[in-house]
Amino acid sequence: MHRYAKLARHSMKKIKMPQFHHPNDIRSLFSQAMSDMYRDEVPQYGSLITLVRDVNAATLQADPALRAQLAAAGELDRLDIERHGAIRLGTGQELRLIRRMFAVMGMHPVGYYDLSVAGIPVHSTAFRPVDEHALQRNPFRVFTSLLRLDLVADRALAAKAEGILRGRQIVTDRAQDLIATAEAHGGLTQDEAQAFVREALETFRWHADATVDGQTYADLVAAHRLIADVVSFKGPHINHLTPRTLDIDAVQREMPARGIDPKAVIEGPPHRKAAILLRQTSFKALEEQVTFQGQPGHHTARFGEIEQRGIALTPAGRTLYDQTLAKARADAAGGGDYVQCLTAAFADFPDDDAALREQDLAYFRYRAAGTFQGKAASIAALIRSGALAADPQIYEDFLPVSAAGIFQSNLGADDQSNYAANANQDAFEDALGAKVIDEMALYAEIQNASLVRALQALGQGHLIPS
Ligand code: OOG
Ligand code: NI
Repeated sequence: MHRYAKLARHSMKKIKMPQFHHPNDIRSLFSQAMSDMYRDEVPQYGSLITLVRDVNAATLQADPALRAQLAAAGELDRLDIERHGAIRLGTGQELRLIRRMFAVMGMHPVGYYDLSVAGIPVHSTAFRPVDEHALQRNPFRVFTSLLRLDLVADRALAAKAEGILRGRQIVTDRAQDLIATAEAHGGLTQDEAQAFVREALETFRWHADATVDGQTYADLVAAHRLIADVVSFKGPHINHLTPRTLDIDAVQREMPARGIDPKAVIEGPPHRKAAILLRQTSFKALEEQVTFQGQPGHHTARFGEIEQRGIALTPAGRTLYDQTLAKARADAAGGGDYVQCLTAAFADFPDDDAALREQDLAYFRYRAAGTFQGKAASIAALIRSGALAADPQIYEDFLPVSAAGIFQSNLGADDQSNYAANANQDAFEDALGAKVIDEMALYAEIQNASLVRALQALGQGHLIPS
């Protein structure tokens, strides 16, 4: 009887549990489909991918130690698939729907970025995988901005824009059905996942036929080029996809030779031995032919970007970074050469992994890399002995000052309207229908869990921090 019940339960489980396509696999399918679509739409993106592959291969060949370290840390496999994209949404309803769409792919809203400080009428989050395994499988993330019409001084124009946005549908009916299916069933089957990716792609496709007439477009541009980009089209076209390089200085140098015209400076920290956070550069948006209700015109929306990622900083490290960057920018604004000011300001920022770890400025991931006889006196001693390895945790997020620089370089420098700093995370989360996840908590969790695991594996449980 007992055995029978067990068997019955077992087979019932088998019948009732459909074979779900893992969210990590759906995300991989989706990021590959996006990459293929963008390469078709923006051929220069293909040139950029080739350049980044060449530079990464050369960097790894020239630095076997780096290759070994990346391989041991599980970072090598994801290097060539890694990329991020960006979209700009018009309404809170759109943001909520996009949150549900990304959730199907295991991407959740992490962090809140207020761009109003930089004169850009949006606030943003990054949809990304959150757990260690998912990040290693495929870290694809999308920087997602929500337009803030509340910051637009011309209230009549804001009302008109709101009316235009109310009339559009950015997610197909079929995609909406599949999102609801995933929510109700707890996942999608392989066939459903494939249909979902195909339908989801439609949301991010470029549409050359604007939904507004030329005069409305001109009025929107006059308010802010970004407002025109969001309001004038059928949907939130993907505006860039960004591959990850191991040597952004080399890519920046090489771009002109490959027919790509980069922005003047690399955003973020300067070149260092121990890479921190995120360095980014981009090339200018393309001028595209569009039609305004039948009338030919043009619009600049899409661009290319490259990023180099380094170690994630703790709150203390981040405060030091923000202060150091602010000093560099102030010095440059006072007439100094930007790169020189940046390098000088960062001279005091600890520049090796050991110092970053000992001063608790950065996040690591621990693993057992050998054995240790007896009881070690400290974690530092275990690391010194080689039994415990501390790999840098790669920064998976974005930087608001850098993002502002990227926005500005592709919107055109003449668009620097100034809004008062006006963060409103509550309004953003209301629209989102969820709280954004605190990125620092995610890094800390990975660090703590990996340390406990490694210490247990080494038989050094007495060193587990309480
Ligand atoms: C987003 C710009 C910010 C980044 O990598 O910081 C960004 C946009 O232009 O929509 O992509
Ligand atoms: Ni970007």
